[in-house]
Amino acid sequence: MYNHKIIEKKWQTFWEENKSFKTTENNNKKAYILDMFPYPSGSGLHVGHLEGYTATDIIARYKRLNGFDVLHPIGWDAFGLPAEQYAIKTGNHPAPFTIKNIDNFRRQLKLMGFSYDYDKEINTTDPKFYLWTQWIFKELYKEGLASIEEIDVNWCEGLGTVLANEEIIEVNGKKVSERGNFPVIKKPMKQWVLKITEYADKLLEGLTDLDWPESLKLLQKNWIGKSEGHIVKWDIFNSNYKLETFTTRLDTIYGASMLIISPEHPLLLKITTHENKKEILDYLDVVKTKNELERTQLNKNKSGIFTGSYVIHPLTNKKIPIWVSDYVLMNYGTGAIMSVPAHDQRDFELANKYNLPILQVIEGSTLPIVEDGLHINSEVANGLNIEESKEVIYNLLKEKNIVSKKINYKLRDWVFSRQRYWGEPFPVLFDEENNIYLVKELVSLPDIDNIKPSGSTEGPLANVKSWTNVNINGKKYRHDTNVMPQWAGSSWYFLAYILKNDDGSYLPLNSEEAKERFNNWLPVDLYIGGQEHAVLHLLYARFWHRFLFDKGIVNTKEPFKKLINQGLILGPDGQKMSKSLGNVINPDGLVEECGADALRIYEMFMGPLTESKSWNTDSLNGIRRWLDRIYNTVLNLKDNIDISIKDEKLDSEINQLILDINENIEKYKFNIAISKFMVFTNYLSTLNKINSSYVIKVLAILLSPFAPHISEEFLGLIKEKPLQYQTWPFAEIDKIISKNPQIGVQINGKVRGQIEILPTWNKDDLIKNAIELPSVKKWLEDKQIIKVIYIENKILNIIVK
Ligand code: ANZ
Repeated sequence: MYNHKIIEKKWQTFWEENKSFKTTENNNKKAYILDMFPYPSGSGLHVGHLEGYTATDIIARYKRLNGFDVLHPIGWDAFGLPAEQYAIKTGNHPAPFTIKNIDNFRRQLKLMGFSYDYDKEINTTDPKFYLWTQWIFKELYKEGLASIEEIDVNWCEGLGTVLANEEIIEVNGKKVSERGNFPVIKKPMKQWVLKITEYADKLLEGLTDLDWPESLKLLQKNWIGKSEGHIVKWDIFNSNYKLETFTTRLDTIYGASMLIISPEHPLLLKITTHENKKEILDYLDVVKTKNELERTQLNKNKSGIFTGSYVIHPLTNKKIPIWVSDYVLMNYGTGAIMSVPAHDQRDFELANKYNLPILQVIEGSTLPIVEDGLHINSEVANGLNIEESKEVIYNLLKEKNIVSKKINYKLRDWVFSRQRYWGEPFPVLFDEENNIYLVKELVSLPDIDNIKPSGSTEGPLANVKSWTNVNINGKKYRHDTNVMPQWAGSSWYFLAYILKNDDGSYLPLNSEEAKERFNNWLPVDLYIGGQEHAVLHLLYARFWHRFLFDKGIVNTKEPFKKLINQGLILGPDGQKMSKSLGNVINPDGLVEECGADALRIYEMFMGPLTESKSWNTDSLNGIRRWLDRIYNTVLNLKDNIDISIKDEKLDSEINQLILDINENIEKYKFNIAISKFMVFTNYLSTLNKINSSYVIKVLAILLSPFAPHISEEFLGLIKEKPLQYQTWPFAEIDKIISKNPQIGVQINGKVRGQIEILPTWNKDDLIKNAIELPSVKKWLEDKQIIKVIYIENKILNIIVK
């Protein structure tokens, strides 16, 4: 058994003293290998973090050995709610507590032997860092992409803050905060808003060329939710009001049997006739208690009320009733629709419930018909399909000047204010008339001890009057008492690593030197993290990056070229690890017991990187025993080197191993790579002698991305230099003894034997030898061969009667 405690400590110290993972800029090829940086929580790293971090470490080490300049950094997404809540609860400032957690995380990462360049470490709460977060915000403001708006926000009383849509989940149909499950309601408030919607098209287009999982791209695409349709303006009968509807199915206009407006529509009460008023007001009271999900997907029993008013159909001149129904949302399209029950499921349900007319305009038998087909009952559009009908109807309505093309997005602007203390302050001042002034310098958080909620809809900073109120030349100004959301720092942190200098300073983001470094390092070549960030971090970061590209700051449109979502590591019980289930595995104890190398290999051997898999400590112990066996084999063979022997099989196996490991690392199939090592080391352990230490050296280098400590040790044992002076081995293909293909021999489709095809054989030789195989021969006795089917190098099927 090798002593992992001594060996691992020894090499970790060596790497640290020799700055073995320092980012280099010497070569003409680079690899920027990035992990999603962690929030440094009080409970430290968990085994799920280690999965992605081991995977990136394998690639980073592999690339270094292959002569790449590698940037492989780590940092801390250290603003955020847990630290703030802890501070409020204990009266302690979040900063020292955060530093303590970071120290613990760093200690754990070092224990794992990850090859980060710690000189590149960043921390979003460091004023040197958030100076630039504030700078980007100011640039967005200058371009009109940040503004203060009175908007309906998601107000969470339990957390005392506003939340973004992405921070809210549905539990039993109710909206609650993702953190803490506190109820969330809609409330109008003045908030900073970032106009990500202006980037909707760019964000959509940018997806095309990314090497990301298709499922993830689809999530982003649906989240952006682009739909192309038309706005039609309808005259309200006996009134000067006009009602605009948004439709993606202009072709079905002859089938419109009602118009439906949203309960929040400003025209609703204006067009509601006296006799319908009471009923509609009651309806509005009921609607207020429902959330969006209850009004849409969960709405199985559609409800609606006639307003008493009508519009005139522009093409048929018929009177069409206007209804109100809660499945029409105010914040999408125009907040009003034309209802076509024959061709829309929701409209169909409503019409059925109230016995409203259903006018079919596309051929077919079972309503509603939502597929394409030939139009009927549609005058000019009869006989046409959807696209053609849209075109002719559009032209007709265009003549009347009542139609326009309209692109809609599901994406909403990004509510960017949080009523918290522990976040980036806004770099602005308001005067007494609420005019906004950008502050040139850093606006840092005031150092206060007793962080407590303000008791109003403002954040804790409202308590710190000495900070909020500013007097400049006798004029009074106020700071914003809101801070930025945690997503701010993570929207550009991958650029900050590039800017970080050895002395802890940052190159100015907008400097020429910065541009040069970006040219060298962007885009990120590999980004690994969890799928939970599909529409949050990954969309925000793409938005800021694209904005910085448009400003000429960065040289690539997209930040992350290749992205992999690691699968979830489940508890031993197959459930998601969580404190409440008591199934969380703590890596510290495992490293202590089995060593980091065993843990790294086990994490990769559990299964394919992208799949979920359950923890099993027995298998980890098995991996440890395997490493012990390799160690013993190496110890034994290094003293049994005999240059006089020639071992062509070993030469062949080691060169084949190089090929296999290359291929599987390149394809991120780390579990397969490990199984190749297992087969090889099993074979190696059967040998008593080898003819040179080259085999040990190659094995050590190949294994080093997976198990770096023991690999360094192997190199040391054969007096080779440490890994940082080594290069990845080349496979000598001509030394690989090609293995003859083996195929199955079938009689009437049933496999009866196996045969190795010698290179000198032709088809007849093969058949002749196959029928002589004892296991085959006995099936041929008294039988007549009527046909032989041979699929080259795959199967031989002999048909007999
Ligand atoms: C008539 C029609 C006929 C429609 C038909 C569909 C099928 P996406 O693709 O999601 O953009 N709609 C428009 N605004 C709405 C709102 N504020 N609340 C609820 N529904 C709304 O969907 C666009 C379609 O959703 C629109 O096209 C409209 O119904 C409805 F056979 O208009 B359609």
